[in-house]
Amino acid sequence: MGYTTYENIVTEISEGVFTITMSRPKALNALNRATLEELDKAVAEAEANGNAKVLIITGAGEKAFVAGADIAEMSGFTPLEGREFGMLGQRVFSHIENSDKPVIAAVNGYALGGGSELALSCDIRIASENARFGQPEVNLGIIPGFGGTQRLPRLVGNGMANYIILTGEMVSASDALRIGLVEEVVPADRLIERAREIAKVIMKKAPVAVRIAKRAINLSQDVDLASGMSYEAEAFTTTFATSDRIEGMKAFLEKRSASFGGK
Ligand code: DAK
Repeated sequence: MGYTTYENIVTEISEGVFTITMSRPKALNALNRATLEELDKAVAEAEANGNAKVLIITGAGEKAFVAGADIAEMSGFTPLEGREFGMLGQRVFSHIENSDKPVIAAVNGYALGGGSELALSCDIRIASENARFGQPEVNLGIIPGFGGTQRLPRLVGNGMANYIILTGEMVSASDALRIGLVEEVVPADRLIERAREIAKVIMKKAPVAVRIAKRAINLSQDVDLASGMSYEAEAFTTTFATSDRIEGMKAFLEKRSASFGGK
């Protein structure tokens, strides 16, 4: 399967890991409409590629993951165009969040506004020591528009989300780790390697179980505990119907590593 060519994104697959690199160097990888549409296509490309087991999203260069929505483009929007832009970003980020494949954000520098929101839509966030997070929209007279007011409080709590969104201040990588905004911080030159290591650990696990676990965890953010528990019970039952469940338990009892077929 050949690669699609993009203008502001580079895609690559190796050893089951599909990497999407946001690449608009002249604007610190900021998201304009065209880039968001390309990102949507790149995620669909990864989903359709049977060899791609885990996705990594990162930014080109050493300075920025994504420095937000493209302010130059946004500045000319009418309110209705702004709404369409917000809906586009929300749709693309929900596409990432709801993807059947696990997505790791490898945050290699500024992750501001829409860039922070992009990282929030991923399943796991690894950051380089020089990464900086922030929701600076209030400096521009707007609010986060790609899910930040919803996903950030779910991840770090209302108090910290208010602190970040109302002050617009940047959060260092070590503070991001402390508040649970990222799962791990590593030196910049280890970032992609570490993200790939995590991807490879996940790839060795039972694929159906991984897929269903991601879905159940995402659902937990949206429903009451009883409904979530009920979903978990049904989802757990589904995993019991897989050959991978038989293989996983048999392998444990035979003291060997499991070989999962994803069925
Ligand atoms: N958009 C467009 N260009 C950007 C950009 C951005 N977000 N960020 C950086 N650039 C460009 C700069 O203009 C500069 O271009 P030239 O002047 O060289 O042509 C180039 O990238 C390099 O940036 P700097 O020269 O500024 O680099 P510095 O190292 O001095 O500063 C910085 C790095 C990341 C601190 C700084 O660039 C910065 O503050 N950037 C803007 C960060 C920001 O405010 N991001 C936007 C957040 S707002 C909504 C929909 C969407 C959103 C909200 C609502 N609805 C429809 C409701 C989302 C909003 C956001 O994301």
